[in-house]
Amino acid sequence: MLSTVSPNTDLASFHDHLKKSTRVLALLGAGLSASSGLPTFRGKGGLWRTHDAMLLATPEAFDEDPALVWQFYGHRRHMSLNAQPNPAHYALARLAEKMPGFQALSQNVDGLSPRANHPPGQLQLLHGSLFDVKCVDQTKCGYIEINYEDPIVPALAMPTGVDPTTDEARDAANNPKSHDISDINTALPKVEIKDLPFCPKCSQHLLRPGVVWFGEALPKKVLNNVDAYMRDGKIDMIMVIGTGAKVYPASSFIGDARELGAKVCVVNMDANDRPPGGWQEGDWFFEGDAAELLPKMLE
Ligand code: BV8
Repeated sequence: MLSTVSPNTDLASFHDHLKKSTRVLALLGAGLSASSGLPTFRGKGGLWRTHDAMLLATPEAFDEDPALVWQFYGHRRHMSLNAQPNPAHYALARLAEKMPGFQALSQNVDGLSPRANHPPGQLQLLHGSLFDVKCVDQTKCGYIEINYEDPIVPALAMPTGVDPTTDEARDAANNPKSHDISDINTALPKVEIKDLPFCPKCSQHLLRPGVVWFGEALPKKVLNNVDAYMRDGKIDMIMVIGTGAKVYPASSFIGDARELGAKVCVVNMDANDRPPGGWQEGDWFFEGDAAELLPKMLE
């Protein structure tokens, strides 16, 4: 049963509360980077819309077709490196500098918050980063590196300007006869496993993107940091910015913060994206582009 409470949209009351706050969380999602030109996951044109998330963002998918998964991530590395942090990334980084008790919990792997000089001790990358690259064997080998090479290996050079991992591009690659010439231009170039990045330490295994795939646990260190923050006492507010809050356990931090006294403030383009469990008394909702709204909200 959806709650009948409707959220507060009054900016002055939000400013009042923020001024009196010392411990604030922000759960960040793909909508934060939308204005930087990076596609979201579920919104229109979202990444998962044109690609089957479960097909591409799981360890099983990587075992099954590492070349395809690397093409997907190579493309996202390329897009993210060519994107710029937007005013929302900078506004959050400035808030962190002013408020030692502020922590950003980012689901994003695009590297834009770190590039906005968000203080690293106040930014938890819940789902890792496109630019961490690690040996698939993290038990015996354990090799990990930070890598901004684009392309990461020559075989993963992207045909410029197209997203080669859409279904039609993949289909065109597999059945060139059945597609007209324009499709074939966006066809997925076939990549051999031998041309993918291999671990320089053990040289036996492939390297993989250092992101958290579905079915994988979030980084222990990050979870410990979030737990420690939650144990440190009451929380004044959790801001939920540009996220459908559908992915677990990230979405569960909203309820955890509420239990510690936090008010919830949602910033989203879509009025239907409310917090898990619906609106509660004292929640705020600011509808619109995070890149427009956050500089005003956090000034
Ligand atoms: C785990 C990295 C256990 C990879 C990502 C059923 C119920 C509950 C949970 C589950 C379940 N079935 C399976 C699960 C678990 C699963 C899960 O939650 N699945 C979902 C689909 C239900 N979770 C996991 O598997 C997690 N691990 O549970 O492990 C475990 C424990 C111990 C040991 C072993 C295992 C791992 C989840 C992490 C997956 N990895 N990313 C990659 O990026 O490729 S998740 C991926 O989705 C991204 O990180 C992304 O950030 C995240 C969430 O999406 P959003 O950020 O919310 O983006 P979305 O497009 O959905 O929404 C954008 C929003 O922005 C919209 O609301 C839109 O309106 C708004 N917007 C758009 N433009 C703007 C805007 N707002 C403001 N301004 C704008 N301009």
